[in-house]
Amino acid sequence: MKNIEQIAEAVSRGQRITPEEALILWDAPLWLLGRLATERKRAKSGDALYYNRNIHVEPTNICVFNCRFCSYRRPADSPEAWDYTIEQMEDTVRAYVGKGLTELHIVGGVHPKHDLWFYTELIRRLKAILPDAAIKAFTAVELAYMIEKAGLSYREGLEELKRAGMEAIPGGGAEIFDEKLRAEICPDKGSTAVWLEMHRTAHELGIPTNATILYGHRESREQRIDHLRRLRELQDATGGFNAFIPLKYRSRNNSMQELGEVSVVEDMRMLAMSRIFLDNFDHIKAYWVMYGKSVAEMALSFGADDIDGTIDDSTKIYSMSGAEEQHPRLTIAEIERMAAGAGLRAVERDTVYNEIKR
Ligand code: V47
Ligand code: SF4
Repeated sequence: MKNIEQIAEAVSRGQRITPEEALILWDAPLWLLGRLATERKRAKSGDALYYNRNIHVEPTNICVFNCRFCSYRRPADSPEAWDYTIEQMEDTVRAYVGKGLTELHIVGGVHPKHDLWFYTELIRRLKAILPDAAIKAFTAVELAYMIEKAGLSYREGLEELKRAGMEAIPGGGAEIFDEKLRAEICPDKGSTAVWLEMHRTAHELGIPTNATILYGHRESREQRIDHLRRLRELQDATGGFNAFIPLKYRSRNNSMQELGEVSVVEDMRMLAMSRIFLDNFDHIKAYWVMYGKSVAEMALSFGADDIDGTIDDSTKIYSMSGAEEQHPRLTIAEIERMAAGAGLRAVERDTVYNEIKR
């Protein structure tokens, strides 16, 4: 079995590491992980720090599931529940005409009544208002529910959504792939097999997707590495993933809050190990809304090459779970400052990472 130095040397040479080696490397000094992850990041994307001009549309926080880590879901009769009509979402999006948005990220609760046809209609109508913005929509869990409700196969359902204008799929709903732990923290939600199958099918149809992990709750390092291994295998088979996004469990206002949160040092280890292990993913995203701006800045020295987008106070998932940014909004000047601080160059991108020059 190799030791930390030998594994680090293999990583520096650009070699792939095994899950067993990842477990050993996880304990390396933080400076070494930062160096190795930065080498890998530079080999993938040079000095670029990617961002986009985006907003989130969150149709509802009513949900048929009840994940234990969720701070966002509300029962339908709660005064804090929302369930927007398509007209209301059109009004929200209309306010952004002429503002240069390149992406609408649409994700919400799994509403018991909204079916595939509600969402294809929503996509068509939002796309008509902002034809230049790509629609990146629905976690695999939402997709499985709406497609099954329509009595279609995943392939048929995804084809309908693609025809309506869905161009990419975000990475949410992956949580933790370990079946036993998943059953404990989100018992009734779509399974690991469903998540992987939905993304595989999307890739076969030419729809790019992202991937996530929810970490920092009750999972072990072995379970994190096993999650990364399953993603690396799927990426080897399809090549359809754009970015991997480690999502830190935020503990406020949910039924696992007694767990608290992991340290920022552990966040940096998670990012660096993701960058090192997922050698076939082009991008690692430090989602600044979830980390807060300062931690996202630090992430740029631990392998992240993307911080997501300008957001403009359009998402509630993380403010409701205790993240620092209660009204998340990032300006281009702030992004440029963050990039410069890490010796990087801020690069505006579209949803599939083409550089946008204005
Ligand atoms: O799947 C829910 C997570 C995800 C909590 O693909 C929580 O570009 C932490 O996937 N603490 C949705 N996380 C968000 C998501 C996402 C976000 C930004 C960009 C992209 C992308 C994807 O949020 C859920 C779940 O894993 N989540 N509650 C919580 N308390
Ligand atoms: Fe529903 Fe998503 Fe919250 Fe789970 S995380 S309860 S699927 S809104």
